[in-house]
Amino acid sequence: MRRNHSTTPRTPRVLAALLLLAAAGAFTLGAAPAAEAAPTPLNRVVPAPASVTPGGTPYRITRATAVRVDASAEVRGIGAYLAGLLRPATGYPLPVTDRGTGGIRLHLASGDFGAEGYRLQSGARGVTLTARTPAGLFHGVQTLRQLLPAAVEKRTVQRTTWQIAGGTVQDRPRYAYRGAMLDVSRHFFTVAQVERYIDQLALYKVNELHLHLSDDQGWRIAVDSWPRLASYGGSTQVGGGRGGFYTKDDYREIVRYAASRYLEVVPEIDMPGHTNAALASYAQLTCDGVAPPLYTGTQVGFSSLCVPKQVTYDFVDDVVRELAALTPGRYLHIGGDEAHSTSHTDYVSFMDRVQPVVARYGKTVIGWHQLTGAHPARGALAQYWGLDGTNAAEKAQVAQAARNGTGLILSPADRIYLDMKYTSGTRLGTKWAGLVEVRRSYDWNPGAYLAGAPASAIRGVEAPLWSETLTRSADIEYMAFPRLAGAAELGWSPAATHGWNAYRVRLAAQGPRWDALGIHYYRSPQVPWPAR
Ligand code: NGO
Repeated sequence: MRRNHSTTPRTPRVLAALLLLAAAGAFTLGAAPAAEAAPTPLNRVVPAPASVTPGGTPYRITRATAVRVDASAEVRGIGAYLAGLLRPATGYPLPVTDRGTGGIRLHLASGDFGAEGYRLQSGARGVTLTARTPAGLFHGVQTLRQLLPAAVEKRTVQRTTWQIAGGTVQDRPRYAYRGAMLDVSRHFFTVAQVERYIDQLALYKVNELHLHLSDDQGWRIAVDSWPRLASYGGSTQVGGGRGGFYTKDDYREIVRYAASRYLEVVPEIDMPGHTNAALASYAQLTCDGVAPPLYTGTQVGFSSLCVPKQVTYDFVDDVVRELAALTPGRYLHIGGDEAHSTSHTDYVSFMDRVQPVVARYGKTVIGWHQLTGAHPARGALAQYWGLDGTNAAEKAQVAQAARNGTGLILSPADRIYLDMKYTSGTRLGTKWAGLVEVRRSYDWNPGAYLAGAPASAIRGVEAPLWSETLTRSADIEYMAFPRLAGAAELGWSPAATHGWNAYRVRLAAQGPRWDALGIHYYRSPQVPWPAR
């Protein structure tokens, strides 16, 4: 008791002294080494920029740096987004202003930038991003972000220096369509989960978000004229969970958020197969007038809308009209895959009737590549999801359609289906298209992929993520990262920059960034990740 009494008062003093020492140490450590750290080389970015000219003094972001924008609401919005990204970790005020000189400047100008390109110039006095369009500036911001230390992604103040290497990046995409698909039908994902993924896609300059809104297991979008689609058809999911659906306001919010990240939403209603959730909701859509039960398994190819019935086209018209009205984007995806319960004749006549409906409501048709077995409408795009080295006849049919003017989006399943397992040990995903490690996913050329298809037919690349086995954001991330970054690079970067050995180094540099962002990713042994 006495002993305690005598020692107690001394303890806080000792502790305080120790804390002071520690704080001093931290201060010295924090100030010194980072100042010496070399800035990230201008080409250590994913997707690889089209051209990089390094040289000159780096720009250093300080407490005095301002984000200087053109006097335009949209450019100011991008400036605010950038400042919002940088403020937490730098702890700097980073005011967004249309006055002054130096600092980080976002500027629209005419020039040879294309619809999404930009130029980044960095030197002692500042960094200037120039583009013809806001989208170009936004993509430039993602490059700027990757040129800063990964710690910039943390949400608390980090003690380091924030330098951007000197020189010029001149960049523009190889393809206009750079997509990612999320299957919200097999398992439902909330608006917040979708928005989290949108932020991750934006970092890699992906500009199309394809939402797979309906399938056998769930209908996920409210349709006023057919309310049971969502209320009943959306009430479950794979494994029998509660499912869910987006109200029209939810969907508008996703569209708005995507647009703020320069992504266009491509909604998909899969037809005439993959429609059990709709058939279960409305018996009149079936040929025998008997509604099947809701389905929570993972088989495919067993359901079909009733092609000869008029009510089918009333239904399609209503759904397409309401969805088109909600969607500012150019496209409406009508599925068309795995219609194994629809005869070929019915499939062709269904597609002949449905494609004009999409056009009538002002949208361009996208369909899975089976659409090329029918009569793709003028201007329609077909999304190829086959494999290397299989089904030559089907490939020839797709190539023929491409020669006849059908544009192609490439999503080869054994390359960029993000739901394929990486190795036999991957807990999530499936392997019907094979095991797809990071290198296999990256190492192919979209421009030369489909023999007989003219290069001009290739409109872009999309990485689909099917959700039979995925229930959480962490699951989405583990399957998407790192492969999504590779798919994004195939869509953006010129073929001349392609090369696994350089790519894996650039990819490895993303690891600490994903750690800082809390992205749960697969640490593939093929990639030289820095130690954690
Ligand atoms: C296929 C099938 C989907 C599956 C997916 C799983 C297409 C276009 N249809 O891709 O229903 O979910 O594989 O990888």
